[in-house]
Amino acid sequence: MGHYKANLRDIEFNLFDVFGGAETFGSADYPEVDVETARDVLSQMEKIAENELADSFVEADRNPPVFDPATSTAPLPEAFKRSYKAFTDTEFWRLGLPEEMGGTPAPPALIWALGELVLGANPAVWMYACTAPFARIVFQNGTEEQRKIAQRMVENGWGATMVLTEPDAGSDVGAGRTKAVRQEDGSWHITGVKRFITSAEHDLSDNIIHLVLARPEGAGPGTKGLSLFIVPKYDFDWETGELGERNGAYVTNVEHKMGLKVSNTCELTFGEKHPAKGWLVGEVHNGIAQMFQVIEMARMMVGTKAIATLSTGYLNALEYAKNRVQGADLAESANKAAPRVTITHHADVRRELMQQKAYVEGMRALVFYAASYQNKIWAANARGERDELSERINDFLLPVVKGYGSEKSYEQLAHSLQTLGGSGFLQDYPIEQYIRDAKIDTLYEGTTAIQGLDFFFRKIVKDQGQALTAIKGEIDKFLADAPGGSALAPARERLAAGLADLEAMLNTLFTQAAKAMEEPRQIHVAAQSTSAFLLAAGDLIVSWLLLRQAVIAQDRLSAGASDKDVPFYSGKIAAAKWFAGNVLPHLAATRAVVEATDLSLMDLDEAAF
Ligand code: ST9
Ligand code: FAD
Repeated sequence: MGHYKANLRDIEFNLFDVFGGAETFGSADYPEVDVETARDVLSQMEKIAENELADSFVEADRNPPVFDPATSTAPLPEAFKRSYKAFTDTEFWRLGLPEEMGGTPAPPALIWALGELVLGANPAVWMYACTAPFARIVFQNGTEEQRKIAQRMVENGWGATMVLTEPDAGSDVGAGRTKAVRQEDGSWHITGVKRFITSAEHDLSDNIIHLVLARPEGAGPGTKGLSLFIVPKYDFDWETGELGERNGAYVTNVEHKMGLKVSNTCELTFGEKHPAKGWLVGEVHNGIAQMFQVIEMARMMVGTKAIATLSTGYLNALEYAKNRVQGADLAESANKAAPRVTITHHADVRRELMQQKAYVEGMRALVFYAASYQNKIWAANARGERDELSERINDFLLPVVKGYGSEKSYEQLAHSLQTLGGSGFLQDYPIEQYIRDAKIDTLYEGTTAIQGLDFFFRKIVKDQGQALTAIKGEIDKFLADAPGGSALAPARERLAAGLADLEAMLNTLFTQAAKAMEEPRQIHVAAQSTSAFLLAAGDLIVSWLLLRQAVIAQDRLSAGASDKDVPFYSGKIAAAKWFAGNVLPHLAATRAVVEATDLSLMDLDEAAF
């Protein structure tokens, strides 16, 4: 058995008991994937994840790819390639692709469930294997002719990348200087240097399709002046996929990183050796909006990756704690001959384990809660319609999944390591690698600061509170219905108090932001608190979702659950109570900080730092 410990029981609880089950699986929207089929797919994936995918996790970290500047190549370790093949051979990556592209329509929730298993076992496998979602975006946005590119990508399993970042354009994508010049044949020549591009070079496929943001000659500044181009590594026949000449997009460096080392992070130079030819997606200049279709999936992926890593971190810590004998029960401290106990008998270890369990199970619910809206969005799109409220709610939840999910997973992984004592610091156990591999999740796809700004200014203010009102309505209804009776009453009271704290924070932020209309600098008062507000909102939503799970668990226990299920349901109730009682009270302190924030930090001379 490798490092990876899946939690399929909890994934299935979310998919089939908490968020819909048969309402989605096997419904008129998703007739081909019923509950039984989904369970079968997941149990197959669980085995492959724990074995073939997990097998190369350590080896590829200790022996990462090496860049050869002479050939611009960075081949991947053979062991990793075997893991990659084990995943692609399942053909599950086709789930969710439209039938006309060789796929099977499936609810996004199932794709994220598979995603959790793969991302937890070997995250780079999933990242290299993202052909299908990229092809879908080309298909949806491309011209009739460009749809053939999408078909060739899927048929040949070509790699794909998203290419935004430049040395001087990280968070500020609109500062990008990569240029595009139209050619007489309708193609474009791209020149410039992009950096930190994931999967821009590898030897898993014979071609790579780069989706590149570049500024056409004469276009305006900022993100709105950027257009999206399809730039292949090798030119190819769009009808047959036969490869032609090498295109002028070359990897000129591969970064040396703290973690996630087998995922090649590349400097990509366009048009230096010879022209880098590209095609304007859809023949329209709408680059940033098109690229955000990729970014939205990628932000969901990053949150899921972080949470998947915490899940296996917690389960490794739990296994260790159940076996590690150290010290006597504190209640017997007077008796020096008292029997030694496993560390699960110590109050602080129990507190630490419950904290990890509650966060990870709450955040897994958050992923599937967002995915439940994606199920509706995809179903509406397949009918040629739009479900605008679900789109707004999903947009609202993405910075929570990504920003909160990555911050809390990284923070809690430190507790997973702590549970192992000094052994956690060793490479004999996987947790130090989990921590190194998960740190990137708070950074790429928009740092936490960017997620906080996005959450408040775009997903609440610009949305005029529509998504927020819908979710708050659901929480208000939950509180009014008071499910779970007296057993969950104290936790529901904490939830109500937390909600009041969050609303107060939001009103303060509105007031602070409104002052900026008269004095623009005042915006810095609100902006000091947007990250804290995002994290507080995450805690509140997670607590509510844990309570929803606890209500179901309570019902199942009352109805007479099997012996095997009793610990699972009891754990659900305990986690919900623990989180409400131990995490939500901190929102009052955050509220006090937000309310007391002023401009003094911004007035401070930089020399005083
Ligand atoms: C990166 C990649 O880091 C790392 C991992 C790679 C993994 C590879 C593969 C992953 C594939 C995933 C597949 C998963 C599987 C699929 C399963 C499917 C179920 N939402 O506010 P403004 C747009 S890549 C939507 O004025 P500024 C919008 O069009 C690098 N759209 O922005 C808007 O116009 P309008 C990642 C949004 O001040 C326009 O932008 N880099 C959103 O000009 C302008 O908006 C980053 O993420 C949104 N939330 O620019 C950069 N926001 O308003 C981070 C904006 O008219 N920086 N738009 O609608 C930012 O996000 C900045 O806020 C900024 C600011 C660049 C947007
Ligand atoms: P900066 O933008 O310079 O940020 C530095 C610090 O300032 C951060 O703490 C940030 O939060 C803060 N900050 C910056 N601006 C603001 C602001 N307006 N308000 C408040 N705080 C702010 N990019 C791609 O295009 N494609 C990829 O495939 C890709 N993969 C990556 C893989 C790895 C391993 C890494 C490390 C990066 C990858 N990136 C990729 C780039 C990644 O998206 C950027 O690193 C990220 O967006 C941050 O940009 P930056 O590193 O330039 O940091």
